[in-house]
Amino acid sequence: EDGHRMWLRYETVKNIELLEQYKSRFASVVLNDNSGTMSAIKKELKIGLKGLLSIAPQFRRTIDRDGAILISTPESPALKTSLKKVLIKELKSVGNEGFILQKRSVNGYDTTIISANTDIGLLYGTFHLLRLMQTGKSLSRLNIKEFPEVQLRVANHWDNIDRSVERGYAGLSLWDWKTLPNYKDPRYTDYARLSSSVGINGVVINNVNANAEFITSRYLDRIATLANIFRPYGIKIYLSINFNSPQLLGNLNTADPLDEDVREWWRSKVQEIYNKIPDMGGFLVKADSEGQPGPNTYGRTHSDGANLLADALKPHGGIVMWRAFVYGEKQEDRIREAYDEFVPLDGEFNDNVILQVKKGPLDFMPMEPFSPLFGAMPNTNTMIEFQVTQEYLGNANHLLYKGKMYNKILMSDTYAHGKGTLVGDIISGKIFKYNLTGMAGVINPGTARNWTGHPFVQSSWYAFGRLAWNYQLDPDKIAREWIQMTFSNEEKVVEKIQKIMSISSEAAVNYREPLGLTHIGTGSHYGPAPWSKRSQIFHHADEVGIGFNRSTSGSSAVSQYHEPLASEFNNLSTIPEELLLWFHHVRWDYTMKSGNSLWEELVNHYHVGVNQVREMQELWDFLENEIDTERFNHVKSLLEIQERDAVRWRDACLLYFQSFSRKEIPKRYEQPKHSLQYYKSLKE
Ligand code: BDP
Repeated sequence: EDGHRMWLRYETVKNIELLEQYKSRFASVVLNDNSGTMSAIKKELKIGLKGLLSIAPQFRRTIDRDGAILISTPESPALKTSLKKVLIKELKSVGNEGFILQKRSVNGYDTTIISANTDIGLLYGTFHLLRLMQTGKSLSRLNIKEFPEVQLRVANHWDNIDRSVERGYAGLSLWDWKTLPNYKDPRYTDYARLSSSVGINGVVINNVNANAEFITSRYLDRIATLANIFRPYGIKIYLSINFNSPQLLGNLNTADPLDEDVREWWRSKVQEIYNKIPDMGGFLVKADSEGQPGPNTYGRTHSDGANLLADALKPHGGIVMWRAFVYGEKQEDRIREAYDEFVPLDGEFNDNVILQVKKGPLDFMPMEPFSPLFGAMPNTNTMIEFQVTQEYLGNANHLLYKGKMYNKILMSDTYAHGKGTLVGDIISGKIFKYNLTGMAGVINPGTARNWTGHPFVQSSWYAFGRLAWNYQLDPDKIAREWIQMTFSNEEKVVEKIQKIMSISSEAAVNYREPLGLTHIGTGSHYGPAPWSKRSQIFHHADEVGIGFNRSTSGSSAVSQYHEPLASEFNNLSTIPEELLLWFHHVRWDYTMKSGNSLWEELVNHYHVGVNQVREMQELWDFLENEIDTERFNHVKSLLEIQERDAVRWRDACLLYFQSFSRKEIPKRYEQPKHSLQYYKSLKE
């Protein structure tokens, strides 16, 4: 048991009553195996039922007994006209990817129906039914209608040609360019199954810091092979492109988006790509950001750059996901920049462009407010980008469930159209009628046996997929599902792990960057380094206090938010304390809501964070004989590392900030284990 099967573990149902019920529901399976997707459904049912129920599904052409499962679009010859009509009507509201799951009498037989407008919808319905059994739900009264809230549910891989993975931490890239296209590693199919099971329908296979080689014929043939494997699972391939490709590959002396030769170069390159991958999804572009080339070099705007590619992709149905992750030396407060650059361009982007905006205005920090671009671009399709991989959160060493963090952002009120305009409502196109909507997640699977390094990174991947399908899902319920599918259905196990996951995100912020502190890590983003030049730019600690003044008396980043949020953030008495130091430079002796001074409160948060990790360790220890030894030991060891690191963050930060506050760490708290000098000497 090494975590390789992830959430598609399909362990035998232990509850005898449920086992009998499920078996009786699966007396036969009626489907028409006439497409790659229908074959994928068959294959998944074989794997799933063998695991869950120890049976081989009986595939039939017609319904001739009670307990049949009918998996079919309304066109099926197995259906009578009257039922066809009913299904067509019910499926009107589920679109191309949704499905219904119902119990009905068909030809007088008691039947479970999965129906959808497309085969992909049927596949999603099948995964849903399997999930119900994996999580011990009764199938006796089914009446479910599901459809995704956003169109593009895209995994972003930061994978390089040499198979290194930027911020990956889980081995080499999954894509083995040296053996493709000949060898089709079974992992490619498993990857597609896992993705599709949570509704992910796109994959950007290469790093946003893009090597232009990926769009040369050498790689395109290999990528086409991956596309063929993913297609039956409803997953499209997207490519990160290098904006300078016309120069790098085409020998042009410019990549100016308005130059006719450049435009022609992209048209023919895109044609070449579509000749090999007829349903390629489109491009993801990181331009004029962290050294990546872009339209600014030629005095052109982001919209000029995006539209150049959008024009070339349009005839093929492709889209451009243009990232808004830009910052530079232009202004002192880098978090302002994306908003300042993109808002004036609202309405300038073609309709097959979607702006891909990181969840927060800075990066993937443990705690940030939502990016003010959500709610500020009424005329530009806008999607959100989350990070699953734990770049700033302990890499693959720390246990963290990010579902609650994603939920917090998605449920944030932007007030763009008055109270109750949630970030989730905006990115699902409910507010501004976007014609493209989406959610991206930077994931890290690699050649590690368990795909993600730390087994719990899987849970954030799972949550990303589920929330991309429906941003309103409760993150605790998602966690529960994941535990049941990945570890066990035993209530005491579920309860303990759920508690751990629930504490984990709070702990991660507390022992690292509480009260709105941010970017105080080392260059590798793993350990603490509040003394570094870069960190100082973000925490502004001095003898008076700590925090970045982004109020109207400072950089005024608060004014990028809609009222009444701007005023709420601007005012010390109304700002949520978890964002206090993000927006304000606050005196060390400032009185917090608890009655503590800011210094005491900071000390307390750091200590609470460490204690929460210790609590996670204790909870985990309860599981010793309840789950498999391999994963128990693995996570136990990793929690030891996490405890060590949490102490390091706490002590390093407090000792360093203490050199400004000149206040004691009250005696009731555990005192630092080492000197500040010692912590400074730790480089990683
Ligand atoms: C930063 C990462 C860097 C990425 C960049 C991005 O440190 O590796 O290339 O984000 O998202 O957080 O483009």
